[in-house]
Amino acid sequence: MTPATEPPRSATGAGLPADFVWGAATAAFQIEGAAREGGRTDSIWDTFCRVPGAVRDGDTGDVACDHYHRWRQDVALMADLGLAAYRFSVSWARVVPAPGVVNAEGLAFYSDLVDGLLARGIEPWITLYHWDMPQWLEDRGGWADRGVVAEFEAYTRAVHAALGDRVRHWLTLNEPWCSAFLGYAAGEHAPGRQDPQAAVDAAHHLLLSHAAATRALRALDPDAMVGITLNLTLADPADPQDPADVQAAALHQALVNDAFLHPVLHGGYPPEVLDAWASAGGVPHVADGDLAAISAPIDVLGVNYYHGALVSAAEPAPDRVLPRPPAPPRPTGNPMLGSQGHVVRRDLPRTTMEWEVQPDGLRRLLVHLQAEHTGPAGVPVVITENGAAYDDVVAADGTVHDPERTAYLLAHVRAVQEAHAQGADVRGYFVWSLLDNFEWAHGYAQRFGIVHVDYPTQTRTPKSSARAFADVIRTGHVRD
Ligand code: NCW
Repeated sequence: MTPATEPPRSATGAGLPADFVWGAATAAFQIEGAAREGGRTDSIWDTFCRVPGAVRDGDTGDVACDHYHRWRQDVALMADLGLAAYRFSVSWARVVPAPGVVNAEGLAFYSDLVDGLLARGIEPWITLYHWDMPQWLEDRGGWADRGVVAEFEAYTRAVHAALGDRVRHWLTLNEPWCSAFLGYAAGEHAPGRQDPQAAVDAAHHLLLSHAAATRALRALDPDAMVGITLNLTLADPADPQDPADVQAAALHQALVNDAFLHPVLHGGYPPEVLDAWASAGGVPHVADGDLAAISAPIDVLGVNYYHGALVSAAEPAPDRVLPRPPAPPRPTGNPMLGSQGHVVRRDLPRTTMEWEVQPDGLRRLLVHLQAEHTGPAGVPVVITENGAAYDDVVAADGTVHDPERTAYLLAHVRAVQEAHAQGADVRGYFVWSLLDNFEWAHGYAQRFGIVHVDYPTQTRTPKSSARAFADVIRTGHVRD
């Protein structure tokens, strides 16, 4: 996990340590394809893609980037970029296609991938859950049913039995906020439910599953580095002088960040989060011992940062309403998401996801985490995802020039450097994503890759941002 020598300090003194981990990230459902090969069965996303109108253009994960068949080429691309680490997720439905069944063929795919990475000197970082629960388990209640915890532990043990001799870095969950609230409250992600009680139970069971997997991994390998990845944001009040806006922004941030940071790092749900959940219709079922289990020490906190949020208490004026990118409309009036205030437009550039570009939010977030959460808990941070979707154009000569994505990535790496110089214990940065891929409800219309994928031919073309990122990796920093 360690390249090269100490990079030269930039003029602002924002050099990163020599063992800073540079990587790229993907997720199984978004790239693998081969949905009905190798013994895999449906995940909730396969099912959701078949719901008319759920995913833009009726796109599916059936083929995606065909990474299941093309992984060797993809590992070669990673090596060309100089990646020190690759974060990928394991498909639960490939490994446990039916109750109590462990699929050796599914595990063999990941075992070969791990061997291929290590042969190129690339450290595998595994995410155990990146949103693709087996459909058979959803049929039993999914994340909303406490029985999921034992299933997740059994799945973790199966993955570790196959890969644990070579894999040291484990992330239990990716963005559990999205699994719980987009999946079970908003209904805009699989499994498409809109049930506030199910959503808060899902959140709690996700955290209990994280705890069970962490405990199991530690027992199996005392040297394992175990953590969880959260989607974190930084919310600013639309009017800092308006107490209602200040309160709305604080609650927004608490519902996204603290609802997960507090149980994991400090042993309890914040009262304002429980109150907001209750008034939106859900109170999690917490049993004795749950919170102690959830707050067992972790070795790393994975942070996915894409954008900040400007939040107002009142309904914004029409010109300040944030547009949604073309995708199925978000179901309206969901009390659970409504309780997060109104995210309003501010004068910042936006990506094609309509996400505002606010690199300084990443610096502020990292400094805030260090002061309030990870520093006191003694937990280092790794940026497990950061990146941007833009409409890329393939030029006549076949190249893809993406200056906006390049500027986005360099500005955010610079923000990481600054946060590090200000005392944040940040140890790595993974770009999202290695490849253009299936962007959930947006289908293939949103491109996050630093490598362009032409889906009809499956041709991979590194974009100019890939070259810029390779330079960052090679030099260990971004110039001022
Ligand atoms: S949609 C989303 N993403 C993108 C996805 O491709 C990846 O799999 C995810 O890990 C890019 O990175 C993540 N995240 C949803 C974030 C929504 C946060 C909304 C919070 C405010 C209410």
